[in-house]
Amino acid sequence: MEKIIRDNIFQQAIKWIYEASSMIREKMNDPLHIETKSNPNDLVTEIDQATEKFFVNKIRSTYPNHFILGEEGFGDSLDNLTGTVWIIDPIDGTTNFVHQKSNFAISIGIYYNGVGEIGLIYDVKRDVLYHAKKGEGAYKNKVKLTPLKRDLTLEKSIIGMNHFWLCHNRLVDEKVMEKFVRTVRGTRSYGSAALEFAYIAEGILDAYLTLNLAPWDIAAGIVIVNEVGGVTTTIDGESVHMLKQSPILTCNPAIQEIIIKNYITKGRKVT
Ligand code: 2AM
Ligand code: CA
Ligand code: CA
Ligand code: CA
Repeated sequence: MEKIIRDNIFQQAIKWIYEASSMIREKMNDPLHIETKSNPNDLVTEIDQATEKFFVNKIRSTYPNHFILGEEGFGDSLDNLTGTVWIIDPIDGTTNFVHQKSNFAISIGIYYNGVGEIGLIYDVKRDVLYHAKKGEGAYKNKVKLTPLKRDLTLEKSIIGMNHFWLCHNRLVDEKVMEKFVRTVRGTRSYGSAALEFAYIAEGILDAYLTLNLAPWDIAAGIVIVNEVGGVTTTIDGESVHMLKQSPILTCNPAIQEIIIKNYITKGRKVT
């Protein structure tokens, strides 16, 4: 993507993120209309939907030839990533949004012919924007993030993962994962995939493993993590398919191989 075009899209996207976040802040303390999607704990509110609609309307009127992939379904249904595609999660961490009014983010990844060009993750409550353009580094607000340290060991790592890895699950033997959590320094679960990617980029979390994520959960995060030398694959170490859901590992490259080889592969169930 041409630099001048990318810079224009980047500036525009940031302006819309700030506009959307003021609307979210204005409405978030009113009574929320909450519905469930795939299961009783899979929530969506009218603010998730209104925020996605806001971005879709702005993008369609400003860039009519761009495509949109959004969690709440107001974008396009795409079977390929040709052209410029905005991959949008209007509120990532809806459960946190509903229950805590914090620890949620707007996540926007902008891809050109399948390549991640721009990543934007905005922590609405803390007013922190993680952003990156491919090849130009990653930033937390105005501060440039430093490359991830290469001398990290698993024993000194903090891992983002939730309890489902230690419950009986369809992917990996929980006994192997028990060994894993006993080996690492600590685990954390923040409940927003986008923010967990941002924390990997910031170097305050060293790996994030998740059982099933969709493109809008990871599109922005992949671009940001990549700019500090982090790596994102499926949990089997394969490249991520940007139009499918998959179990994901994003991490400091120093611990990628040991996680995949010594834990995931050993415990992997045939699916
Ligand atoms: P969401 O809040 O945008 O739905 C926490 O569970 C993380 O997993 C969040 O980033 C959440 O994104 C994502 N997630 C993906 N699929 C989910 C589902 N079916 N139910 C709840 N969270 C889901
Ligand atoms: Ca959701
Ligand atoms: Ca999400
Ligand atoms: Ca969402």
